[in-house]
Amino acid sequence: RTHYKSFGWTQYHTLEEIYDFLRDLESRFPDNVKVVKGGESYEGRDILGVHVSFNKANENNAIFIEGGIHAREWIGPATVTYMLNEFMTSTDSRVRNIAESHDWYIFPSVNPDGYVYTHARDRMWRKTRQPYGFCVGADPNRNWGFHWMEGGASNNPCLETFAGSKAFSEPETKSLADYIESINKKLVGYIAFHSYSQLLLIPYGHTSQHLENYDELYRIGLKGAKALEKHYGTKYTVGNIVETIYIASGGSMDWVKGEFGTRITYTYELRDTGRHGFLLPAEQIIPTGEETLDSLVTMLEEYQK
Ligand code: ING
Ligand code: ZN
Repeated sequence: RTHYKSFGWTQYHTLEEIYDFLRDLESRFPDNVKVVKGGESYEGRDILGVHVSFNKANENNAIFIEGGIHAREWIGPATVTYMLNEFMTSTDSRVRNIAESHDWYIFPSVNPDGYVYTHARDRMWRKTRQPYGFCVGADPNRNWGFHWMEGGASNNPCLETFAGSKAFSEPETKSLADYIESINKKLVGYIAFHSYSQLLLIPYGHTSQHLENYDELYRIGLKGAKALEKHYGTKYTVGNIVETIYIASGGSMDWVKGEFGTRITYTYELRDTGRHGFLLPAEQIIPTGEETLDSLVTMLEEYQK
């Protein structure tokens, strides 16, 4: 097993290395970190995450962090594990305050079959690995049961945005949705990590109509983007999914927002804007982690005010 100290953020890691990192954190911080199973994949892999808690009083002030729903977007799991490590080890007072005033449910790689496939066979794989006739996989960010197949999704299994044969046809989305449902009353936030394009997206993806607390999310999102830019000049655009990127229905964040009305909901599209795209060099993991963590901490500080 990879030792905690040798994990590091100068390279991308395999699924097993990421899962070992979670287990090592649990053994290093047994009072605060518990490895949890959020679900199971088509090929039978566990979807592992951690529940982080510094204080029982934060039980109902929990933030869910989702990474890696799209297999090839490797900077997602890398950034999520970077932030998790900072929540546990940072000595910065702002990071400590935000880390310790929330509970966290952190899942770095929620499409484990796809992630393994990008390491073993096809670096550019996006979807799950469930076969559909001659083609394989559904887009796990088009498969959730809120306004499913209402735009930006396909019924053709050979396409990248295949929404699945029905809502929650994929074991990954179904099992993770069940898990989220079981903790939904504890959640105040749901943050998903994708790449690339440098955007901070606000629900929904099936309509450009602004949701109830759009203005609040937008105002706070701008503060997050400003904090992010401060470090390396990385510029983010903030806005509704349809207005900012494209119409896309059946995403995880939209399901959480629509089903439970969770207050804080954002999807990050991390670096870059296309020079490297999904193949973001590993030297950019740490800078991406630093700037992204600052933006998240800044936004959560704003909500606390
Ligand atoms: N982008 C996201 C996608 O699933 C998105 C954008 C986010 C759509 C949230 C819907 C909901 O297409 C990437 N790069 O995958
Ligand atoms: Zn994505």
